[in-house]
Amino acid sequence: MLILLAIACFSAPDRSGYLPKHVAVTLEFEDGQEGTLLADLVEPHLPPVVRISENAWVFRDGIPVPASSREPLPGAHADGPGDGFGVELEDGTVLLRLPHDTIEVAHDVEQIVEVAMLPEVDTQAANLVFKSVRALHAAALPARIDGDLEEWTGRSLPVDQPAQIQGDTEDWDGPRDGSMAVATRVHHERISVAVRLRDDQLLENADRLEILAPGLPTISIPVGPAGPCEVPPGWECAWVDAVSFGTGIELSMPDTRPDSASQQLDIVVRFVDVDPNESPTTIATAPSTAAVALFGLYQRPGPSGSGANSRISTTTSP
Ligand SMILES: [Ca+2]
Ligand SMILES: [Ca+2]
Ligand SMILES: [Ca+2]
Repeated sequence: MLILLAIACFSAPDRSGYLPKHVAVTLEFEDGQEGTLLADLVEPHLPPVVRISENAWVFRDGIPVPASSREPLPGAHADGPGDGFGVELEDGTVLLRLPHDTIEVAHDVEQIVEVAMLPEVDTQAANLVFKSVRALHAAALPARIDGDLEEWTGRSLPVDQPAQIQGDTEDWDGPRDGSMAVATRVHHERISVAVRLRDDQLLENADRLEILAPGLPTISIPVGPAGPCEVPPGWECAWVDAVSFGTGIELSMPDTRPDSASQQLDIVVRFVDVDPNESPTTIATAPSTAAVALFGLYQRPGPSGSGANSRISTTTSP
């Protein structure tokens, strides 16, 4: 056993030195659209952070610019400088090959148009263009839509990073200004969603929560102190009152997905934060339901910090 272990160690050397710091992969999807995927591999021992852009972008000195005048590079199936890294297309799925792991990063892809390995990326500029896409993974558990979050004991998805701001990030001052944690459950053909909202200035009939689901119009629910919870027929909704972090909501809706056995939900939860004298800021689990369908199977652990392990039912945390 010891010998085997020793062999394993020697045959799997740390090849992280071969990894590029950032990789931009421009893809053409089966529907003809293009998009660019940006993978940050800055911390080789952690799973990469993968974000996407609408349309194709290239980088000039680390700054993304629209790829309108781009000339496609030949041979887009790139291998890294060593044998520990590569980008591959297999049956419409793009695989990111890392020294110790292979990760699916995109689906329904017709071809890889370009792969660029980048020594540096301007984080602020990249945040404006490349957005985090997170699929909501549903626990197979019931929920009571009663305004009490006590049953939501599983992990929630933190939505509190600049790459989750849709559009202009200028007026966003951080998680206290506008952020959320989202958890989902699927049980007896109902989808339940619990959201903890943080907002420094909750404005009645201005701040709003939006739910986007495939085949449905966007559901917009005004966020207010114990205001009415108006949802479409067949939905249920309850506000959580008397909490210290902002507000919370429980929702449930019919599970109309054709493949409802799937634990992935292509729905998007968005919080539109309206504050006095500022432009509205939208923070979302993903840019669109289409983006979730194309990229959502890729899951990384939450952003660093306690948020990754936040539990939605912690109603008393500051
Ligand atoms: Ca409940
Ligand atoms: Ca705010
Ligand atoms: Ca607000």
